[in-house]
Amino acid sequence: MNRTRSEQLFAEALKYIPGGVNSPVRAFRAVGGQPFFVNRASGAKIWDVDGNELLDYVGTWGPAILGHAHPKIIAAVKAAADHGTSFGIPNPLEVTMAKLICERVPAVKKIRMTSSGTEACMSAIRLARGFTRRDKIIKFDGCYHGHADSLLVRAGSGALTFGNPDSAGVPPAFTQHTIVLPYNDEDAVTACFAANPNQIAGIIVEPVPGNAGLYLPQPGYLEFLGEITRAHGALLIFDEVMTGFRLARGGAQERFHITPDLSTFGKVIGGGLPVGAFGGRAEIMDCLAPLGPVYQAGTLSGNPLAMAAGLANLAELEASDAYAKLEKLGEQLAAGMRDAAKSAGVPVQVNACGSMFCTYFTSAPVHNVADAMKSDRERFKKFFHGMLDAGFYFAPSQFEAGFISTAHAPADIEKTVAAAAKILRGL
Ligand code: KE4
Repeated sequence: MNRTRSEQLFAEALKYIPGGVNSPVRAFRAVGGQPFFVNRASGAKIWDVDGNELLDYVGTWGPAILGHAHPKIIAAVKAAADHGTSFGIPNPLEVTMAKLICERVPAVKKIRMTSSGTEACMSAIRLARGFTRRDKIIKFDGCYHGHADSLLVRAGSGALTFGNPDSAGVPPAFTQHTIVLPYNDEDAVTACFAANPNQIAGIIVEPVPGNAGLYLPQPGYLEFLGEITRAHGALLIFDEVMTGFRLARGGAQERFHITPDLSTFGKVIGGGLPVGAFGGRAEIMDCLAPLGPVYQAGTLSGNPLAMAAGLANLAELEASDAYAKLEKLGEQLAAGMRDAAKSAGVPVQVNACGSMFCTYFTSAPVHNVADAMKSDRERFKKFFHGMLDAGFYFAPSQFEAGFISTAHAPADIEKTVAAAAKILRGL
């Protein structure tokens, strides 16, 4: 596949942008080779700057749930842009968006917009600490909630481990109140609350972790997290930046029938424009400035273009049979990949939930990040590049989720599975 222009652009980018990218995962460091550059996308397809057409299973990491450049989103953004791009003054679309989310997600009685998922998660944690007047936060290894200092931690040895910074530039003092536990392990959470009485402000969790590939909550696990936080006066924060409005009309909390105290959102609610949001119980949200003592702010929070794009995305999801279609496409891809791997005799675990999926190259089931780490990354690399050369763009890391959109057709899935079968046979 000719990628001359991408190579020229990457060489140029390296002169001015660290690693040549504005977000590390785009750099292909986990799969080798160089990233390609895209300047056009439509529906389920992207075209790189050399004109190569690819079927896209990343969907800009989630926002493109209707596919790229959906006519209704483009029209909404153009119409909004004609009236200005930012006011720094309340605009009507912010009210429409807030009302819509509160109507769609019963656990959210009030909501605050931000410009990224990182901001949303960082703010939700500050709010949980301010509301409970407690400092400690539990997160789970393998779960990613953006790059705020206190969240860039992973478990050290042992279960009741205080996090050690996972990035240079984060002083240990900034992560000393972050406890990292294994996901899907109820005993670890029970022991942690016992060891830290009245000190834990809350648990933040991806209800379906999609940042170490994809794995699912064990039956009863999310219910357990709700029960134990309530029992100890802590808050349950669902990070639905990736799952929100994707895994169901009301997100993972609707799919799994859980009522978290706070929820964070992003991606889909911005329709591809910069957005994040956090919301939940009114008495908690009312602790936020200007009403309460927890400060949080953002120049572009509730930006009219992002609101217009997000509202168009959410309206179209509501108006169409999107969720039924996404479920069927997700099932078709997962079943096809499993059959292809079995026929090729390659040990693969295909984890899927609705339109999110991950293909791990391992024979053992994957229920947490420790299981995911057993995946054969060399095989994944070969699979990734084989699929890319065949015209299918999967997430450029074993530890990322894939995303299907309503713009994907059953025939696209069939072609994808056929290509995968051929490549798997050669692994
Ligand atoms: P952003 O700050 O990237 O908008 O959102 C952070 C975030 C928070 N919570 C969850 C569950 C997320 O998945 C994310 C961001 N997801 C990654 C994909 N693994 C974004 C891709 C990137 O970092 O370039």
